Amino acid sequence: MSSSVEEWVDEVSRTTRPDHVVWCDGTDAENDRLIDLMVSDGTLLRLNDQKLPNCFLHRSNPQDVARTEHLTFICSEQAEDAGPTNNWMSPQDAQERIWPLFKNSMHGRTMYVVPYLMGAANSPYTKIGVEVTDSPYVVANMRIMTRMGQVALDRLKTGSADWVPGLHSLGDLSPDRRFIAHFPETRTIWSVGSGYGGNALLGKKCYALRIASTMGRDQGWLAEHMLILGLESPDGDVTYIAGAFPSACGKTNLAMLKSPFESDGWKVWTVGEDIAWINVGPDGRLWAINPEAGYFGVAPGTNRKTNPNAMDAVSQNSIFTNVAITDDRDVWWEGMDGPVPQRLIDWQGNPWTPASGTKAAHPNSRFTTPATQNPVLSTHWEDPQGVPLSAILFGGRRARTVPLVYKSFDWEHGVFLGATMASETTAAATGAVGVVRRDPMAMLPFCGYNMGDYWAHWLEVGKRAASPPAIFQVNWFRTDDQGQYIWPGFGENMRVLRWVRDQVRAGNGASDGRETPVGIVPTPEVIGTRDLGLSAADADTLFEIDRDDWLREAEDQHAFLQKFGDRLPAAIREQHQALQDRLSPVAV
Ligand code: GTP
Ligand code: SPV
Ligand code: MN
Repeated sequence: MSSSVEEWVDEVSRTTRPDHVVWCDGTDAENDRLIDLMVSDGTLLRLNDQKLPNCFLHRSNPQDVARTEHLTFICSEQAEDAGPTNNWMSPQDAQERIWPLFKNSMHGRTMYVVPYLMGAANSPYTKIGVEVTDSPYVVANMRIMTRMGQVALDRLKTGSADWVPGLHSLGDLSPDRRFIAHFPETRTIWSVGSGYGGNALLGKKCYALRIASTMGRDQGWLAEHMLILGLESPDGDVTYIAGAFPSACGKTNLAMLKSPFESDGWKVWTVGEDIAWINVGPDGRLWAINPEAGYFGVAPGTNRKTNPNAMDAVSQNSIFTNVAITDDRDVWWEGMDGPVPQRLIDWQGNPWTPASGTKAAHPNSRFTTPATQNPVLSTHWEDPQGVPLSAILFGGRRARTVPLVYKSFDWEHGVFLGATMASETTAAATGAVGVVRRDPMAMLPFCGYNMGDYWAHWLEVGKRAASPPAIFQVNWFRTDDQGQYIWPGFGENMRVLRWVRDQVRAGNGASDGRETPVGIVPTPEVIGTRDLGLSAADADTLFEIDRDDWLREAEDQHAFLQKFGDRLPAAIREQHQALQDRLSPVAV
């Protein structure tokens, strides 16, 4: 192995002072030992072995249940390189404020050295990381989420200097002493004070998005918060579609969609459900790989009807975090099939009944499950070059304003849609839920550099690609006057995917669309709202472009874009002006 990894591990141990250091090989035997250890000290609870073989429950600290964006920092030398949408701390300040929290932080604990790959072992786009952590729960999750252990050690042994160190310690789990810090210039990650998800599984948001986005900027590719799916048509062809939706806005569900039209030959295959690394191929198309090996999915709302593929996937070899359990140690969460059980143990380990008036499972409770257990896993999910994208969807939660789907006019307009998209906040991050905020490309919490430069990079990548994907905006979450979702969503989203395919196959001048000031909107007929039993009024709402709503939207977009000053690409400013012109009543 590269000696520099050993040097780094030595250096880190001199500060963190663990009792033991364990280099992880990723074998079953090692995992079994870790699981036994965690079961015996109460970190994990073994679930019903008949119903959920080799599955475990973990209850995290109640103060540590989601990503903490206000404690997440980009530590570039210059504040402008982090940009107006990131929290910034200078590397010097990080050294003074954060590094001391690692002093003796692993005293009395074991330090695990977790070498891992982001990407399949045989892909030219695969990257190496090494996470050092004092949490065996993190090790067990990293083993599912990445290609971990010997396979990565082997790659390091070939002398690859290009690996990203990630230092993680649980610290005392207090949010007062919690930091998730990224050093884009030295490609290093420090995380202390949290054991949860994206704060602690450093291969995921920290590396594969924040650090990788800066690598992509420097090397000419894109690291995106996107699902990747293959849409099979009755003709047997497969159209690859990526989708950037903010956290808890439907990526996993769309990627694992169970088609209501399967008997007609329409089917979805999953390539990835959270992250895509995208390169310009020699053929001028954009090619995407999924750098992950597992799914860290939202549990609430998942059931046999909404996502049967996920229910099958999590039925074995999975870790559940902060869900409720039944008397016989089966899992339960809000939105599960069947009647609500009369008695449960809630996510904090307390007795619960329907009269408790609280959620039994935490709204951000999750499952960790290997991709290989997904019954609709694409046979191309590990293709070394990735899959060629024909379309990119930007989506979010919008109760009003944004129609079910519309198509951008071209790449620049599509990048503008991504740059100005907004969504209501969810439980995936701490803080208020349901507040509309601008979340460009669903990367607001994940872009490792100035978002203005990031848009410029997107525009540049599109210029280099002779056949870039068509870009669409989607919104499954429009509500009626009673606040109910109008669109049934889940499997029925297939209707939108079919239209998207029609649009990209037909090329320019595709039919079945209506040109509006914001983009090309399908007719209710082609989506089939009547077959779904939607009223004409609801169908109108789903596809309506309300001029007043959109003028307000454009105003809010303007205020947001202003923040970027001279880092705002001219093309984005021009696209915004063009939208305002199209929305303005024609002067006579
Ligand atoms: P992260 O893993 O946090 O990035 O979230 P995600 O984008 O993968 O979202 P996910 O698919 O897990 O869905 C989040 C929540 O939205 C779950 O409770 C789902 O049941 C719900 N959801 C997903 N798709 C739809 C949909 O089409 N309609 C409605 N109404 N809800 C949906
Ligand atoms: C997200 O918040 O987008 C997630 C969960 O996928 S976490 O891994 O915690 O970031
Ligand atoms: Mn997800």
